Formats: sequence, C-alpha cells, structure tokens
Amino acid sequence: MKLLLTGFAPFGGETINPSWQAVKRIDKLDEALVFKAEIPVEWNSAFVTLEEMWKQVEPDCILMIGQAGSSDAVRIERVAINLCSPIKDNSGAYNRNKPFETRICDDGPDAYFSSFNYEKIFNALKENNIKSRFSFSAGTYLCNYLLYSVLNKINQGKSNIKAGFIHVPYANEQNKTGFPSMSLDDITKAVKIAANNII
Ligand code: PCA
Repeated sequence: MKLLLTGFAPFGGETINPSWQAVKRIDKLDEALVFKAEIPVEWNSAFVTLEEMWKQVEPDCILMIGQAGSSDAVRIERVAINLCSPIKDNSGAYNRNKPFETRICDDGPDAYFSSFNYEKIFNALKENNIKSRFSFSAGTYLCNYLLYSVLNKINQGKSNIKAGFIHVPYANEQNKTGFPSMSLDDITKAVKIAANNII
C-alpha cells in the first residue's frame, strides 16, 4: 500500500507548522510505503502541489495534516465544504483573487465526507492516550480547501482511494502563550498512529 502524507508550510507569522514537522519525521509505517509533500499555504498552488505528487506516486490513500491553532486535541475531520472565506494566503492573495466568499468548485456538491477509517484512527489514538475528537468542520481556509479538492477529484474519477484530514494543535515548541498545545513528539506520534490505521 502506498500512502501520500502531507503537511502544510508555516503561516500566520509562525516559523514552523507542526503538521509538516510531524510528517517530515515519519519515515517508516507498519504496512504502507510513505510518500511526503509539504503543501504551500497558497490558494493557487496548494492542490496543484498535492496533485503533482498524486500523479507521480499513485497512492492508495491520502492523509493530509494541518495546524488548528485553537484546538486542544487532535481533530479527525469528517467533512469538507465547498466554500472558502476571504482570508489572505501566504502570498497575500484571496481564493480566485476575490475578496469575498467563493466556492471551491462551481459545479461540485456542497460537501463531501472524508473516506478514511476515522473510527479505527480514533480508537488507536485513544488507546495511546492521545486526546482526539471528531470534527465536523475543517474551517473555510486552506485545509478545508485541500480536503475538498482531493475528495472532489476522487469522486470525479470514481476512484476508491481513501482520503482524510487531521488537524493538530500548536506544538509546545511554538511557545503560543494562552493557547493549548502538544509536544512535537506527541503530535508526530499521533500522525504516525493515524497513518498506520488509515484503512
Ligand atoms: N492550517 C490552516 C491552513 C494551513 C494549516 O496548517 C487551516 O486550518 O486551514
């Protein structure tokens, strides 16, 4: 089995993004061969970057990781919606350069559910004492955009690739006073457990 595992570049003034820091540290999985990509926090190039790896690797599953700064737990995202808020990306651009709410795909459905084995992941995280929960909104920024774009492509291609998204809290190493955080070691452990239990 081939797994494409992605994390995001830093954004919002941060110097690291724990999602990519964790992904970067994972080299070996129990049963899958892992291929990794760092995704830019840019509307124009985020999905394009993932898609290029997708073509090269031809994965059986895709697990995307992102930072959710306000979260106190690992969040297993269940839904992606066809909507982007007018939030500037790392290059200062809005989605489609429009400073108002936009769709991701004009003729796509309003939402998709993630298709990985979310219950198996949840149980495995619980067994390892990692605080986690299901989430029914991945937001309206790049993480939701990436998850929706991947699920939309899978749906259009009628492929049975499994795909899903996990948000991780800030890492302790980011020193975000007043925000919940986890150690990078625990975040890496969580991502590895999720990757090992994705199907
Ligand atoms: N988190 C943002 C985008 C990149 C990331 O790591 C989000 O939740 O949309």
